[in-house]
Amino acid sequence: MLRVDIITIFPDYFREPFDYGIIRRARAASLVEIKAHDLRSWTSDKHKVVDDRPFGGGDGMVLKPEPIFAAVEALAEARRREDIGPTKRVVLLSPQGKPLTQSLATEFAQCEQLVLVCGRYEGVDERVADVLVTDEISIGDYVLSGGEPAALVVIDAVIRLIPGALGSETSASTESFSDGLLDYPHYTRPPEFDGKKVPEVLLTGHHADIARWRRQAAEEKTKRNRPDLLKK
Ligand code: 9D3
Repeated sequence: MLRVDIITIFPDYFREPFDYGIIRRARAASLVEIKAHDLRSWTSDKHKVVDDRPFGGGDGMVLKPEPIFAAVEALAEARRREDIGPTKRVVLLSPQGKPLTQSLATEFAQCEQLVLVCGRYEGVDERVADVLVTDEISIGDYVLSGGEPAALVVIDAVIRLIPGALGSETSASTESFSDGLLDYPHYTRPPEFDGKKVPEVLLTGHHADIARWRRQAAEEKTKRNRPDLLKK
């Protein structure tokens, strides 16, 4: 059973999104347990302050280290496991992180515990990344307002890789990215819609021809939308 603990200043952000589809099923089957924790509950001052001004000056605020250290320590302690070693990962979601990849998601899916720390404001005190964090991760080159949506993305990508989380209709290994190409185009009924016809070969039942067409279409789509994938 994978345990996912999210450390955030917006725990309510995570109230609904795990109640749908594959994640809901995985939770119902006890393949994963997900809990969002309020970073402010690990402050010790009256006003529950989690941020402070940056040393050296500059705009914005920085998340203080103490509440985050206290949170990660408390979550490890709560599991009553001194050291679950490489099967526990502490992930900081940050624009300065390494890109999330399918292979990293596969590693996370084999963990017993994932602790996701959501950055906010201008960033997180670097001692968190230096001492506490095993993986500093970004989900792409665009600017979010915090780590919370990135945590959702990581959780979604990871949970569907847990054995038993996907239905029998799909297997994670036969999907897009496993052979370095985008998926081929899909069609269903009707065979003609708004004057646009489904490619004839898909209606023939000639499986070898269909396989060839799909391969070709996947290559063309990859060339057009993701030429960077072909160069690898
Ligand atoms: C001007 C410098 N910016 C850093 C590139 C400031 C800044 C932007 C966005 C500081 C924090 C954030 C909040 N973003 C995240 O916490 C974040 C993120 C993202 O913005 N893009 C892609 N992946 C991620 S993971 C966490």
